[in-house]
Amino acid sequence: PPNPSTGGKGEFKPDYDAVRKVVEELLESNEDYDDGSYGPVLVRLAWHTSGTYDKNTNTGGSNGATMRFLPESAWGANAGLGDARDLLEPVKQKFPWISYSDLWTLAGATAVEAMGGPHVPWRPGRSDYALDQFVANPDGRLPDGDKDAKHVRDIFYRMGFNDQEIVALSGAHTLGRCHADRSGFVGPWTNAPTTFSNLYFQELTENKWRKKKWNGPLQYEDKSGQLMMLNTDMALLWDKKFKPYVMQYAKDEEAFFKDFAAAFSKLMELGVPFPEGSVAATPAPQK
Ligand code: DDH
Repeated sequence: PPNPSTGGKGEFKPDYDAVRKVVEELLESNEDYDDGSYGPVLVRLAWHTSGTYDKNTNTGGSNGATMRFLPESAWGANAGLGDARDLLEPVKQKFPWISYSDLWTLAGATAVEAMGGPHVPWRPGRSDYALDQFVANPDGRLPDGDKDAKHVRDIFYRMGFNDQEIVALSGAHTLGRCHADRSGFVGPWTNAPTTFSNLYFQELTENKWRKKKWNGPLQYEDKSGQLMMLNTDMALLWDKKFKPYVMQYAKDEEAFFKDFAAAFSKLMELGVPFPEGSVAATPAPQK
């Protein structure tokens, strides 16, 4: 088959903008799903397929699309992401030349931009492992919401991120919500969960947060009881090295967009063996 990263030898030239278009059309194709958009869960798929990376062993990451297989597909942290993978299956059938690993990450980048966020630099080059081609990642590489700043640093330093990048990436929680039947936590972080903005940082810094009194896992709620924060979200505000970035992004959406685009792009490239000479930034697609 033609190599999707080079376009192959003959006429075949993979049209990634065509893939983006089909993904965009899917985002609001089911008004009954959550808040009317699959965007947030597609961003989460791109994050969880990439966030298994370990820089010390150079294992994990988006290359391979190993979440197609057990045990990774059944990790507690990945509950609900089967919906996102199923949603993209017809896209894979329509464009069989794209790898799952390229498709899942491209869908995440596309969703961020389509929901009003920055253009996220993305390039192709990931390939899918066959089941007997890799050693399964150990569970526990993705973060737990009820833990503290040390846990957050342990997880993200292992991938190679610094404090500023950690805070920028965490701003993705401006999107989507927690589902009782997936993570056990409940509710959205903002009142505009299908719009990419810096609202998460504004809520974190300007709203008042208290422990939710219930039988579920530790989480925080605002006065209305409608909005939520995880302990790991609160930890960004409580930690004196994280906090300056939280304050900055709450005030300066442009800085957040710029830093998020760079960090999210980096996240999706961790551990991917791109061919030499391949460049990170693809131009924004023509509108
Ligand atoms: Fe997250 N996230 N996330 N998250 N995340 C959840 C939902 C979403 C943590 C825990 C949870 C990132 C970082 C962290 C998104 C993107 C990103 C849920 C709820 C939990 C729990 C799942 C459910 O019940 O459906 C923790 C802990 C961390 C951490 O950093 C310590 C990052 C870095 C991103 C990213 O994209 C860069 C998105 C989007 C959602 C909403 C999903 C949805 O279906 O809606």
